[in-house]
Amino acid sequence: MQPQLHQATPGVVRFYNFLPPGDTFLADVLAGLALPQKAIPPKYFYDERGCRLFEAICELPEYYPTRTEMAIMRSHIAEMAQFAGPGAQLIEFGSGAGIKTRILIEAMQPPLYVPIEIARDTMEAASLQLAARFPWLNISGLCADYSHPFELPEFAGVPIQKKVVFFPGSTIGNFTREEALEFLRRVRRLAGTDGALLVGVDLKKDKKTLDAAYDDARGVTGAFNLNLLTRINRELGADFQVKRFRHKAFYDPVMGRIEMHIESLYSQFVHVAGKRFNFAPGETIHTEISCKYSVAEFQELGRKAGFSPVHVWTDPAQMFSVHGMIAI
Ligand code: AVI
Repeated sequence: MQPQLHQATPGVVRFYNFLPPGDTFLADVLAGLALPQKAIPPKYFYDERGCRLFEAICELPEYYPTRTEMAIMRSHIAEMAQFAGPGAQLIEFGSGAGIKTRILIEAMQPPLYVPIEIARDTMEAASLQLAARFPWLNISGLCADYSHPFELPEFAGVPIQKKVVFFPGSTIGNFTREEALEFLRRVRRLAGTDGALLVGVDLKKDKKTLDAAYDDARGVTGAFNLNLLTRINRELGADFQVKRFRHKAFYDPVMGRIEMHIESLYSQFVHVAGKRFNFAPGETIHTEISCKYSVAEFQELGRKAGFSPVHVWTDPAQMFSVHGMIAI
């Protein structure tokens, strides 16, 4: 299929909707609750309150990834911009009004910035903040679910040397390893022959640190996880009694990943869109995984997807990594 051609104009912000029509939330919840291990995809965490709670998580003393990645970027931003090169179209998965995106844009000065994000309001607000900060920047935001394949449009009107994909925050960890490989292969196709990738990846470490990062003392991560039930009640007319469930998160060192669940405290049943779902005490809804990688493991994944690892930047305590890879 020919990619669509969209006009891009310096200093202008445009948004495009690439979401399929129809209500996938209801279908995904009904299908997920009917599984033997109940499961709901983590992309549904991010309603307005979910986004706010995630921001609060990023500030928690136990949740080291955000501040560590930020420190790595601050220390190596000149090298990162040099790696990205001049005149590159910057494509970001996830919505970036954060400092990471700002310092990368400042250092790289890309002629075109393309954020890709499922939550339209978040993306629009983030893009407008960036537009105010960088009035010369051309922003073409895509509202899309990047956990599924979609065709990136071509943009006319801005000369581009190459494409650089930025995927910070270790969001790649929220895919299984097979999904991550599949995703990186799509990124490789999208970036093209001269393309490059800058990706933030959380590193494997001791269980105590990881357990605390996903089950913090103040219960913010718990509120973030349980907010999914509140959202289902509000948007899908369900009758979850949120107090009858609890947050459960733990690091599985064999799988090398965090698992997050919502656990039923009692024997109970719940209705969603007229359908009844039974819960045994201790039964869980699996809501998220967060895979952790060694540097070598992630580089191998990149190679399998058609990238050549060129740089890896880490912090002195080896908590987090930012990889620079080029398409081969
Ligand atoms: C968005 N993502 C990278 C976060 C993570 O660390 O996996 C989501 C999160 N879930 C609980 N805390 C943070």
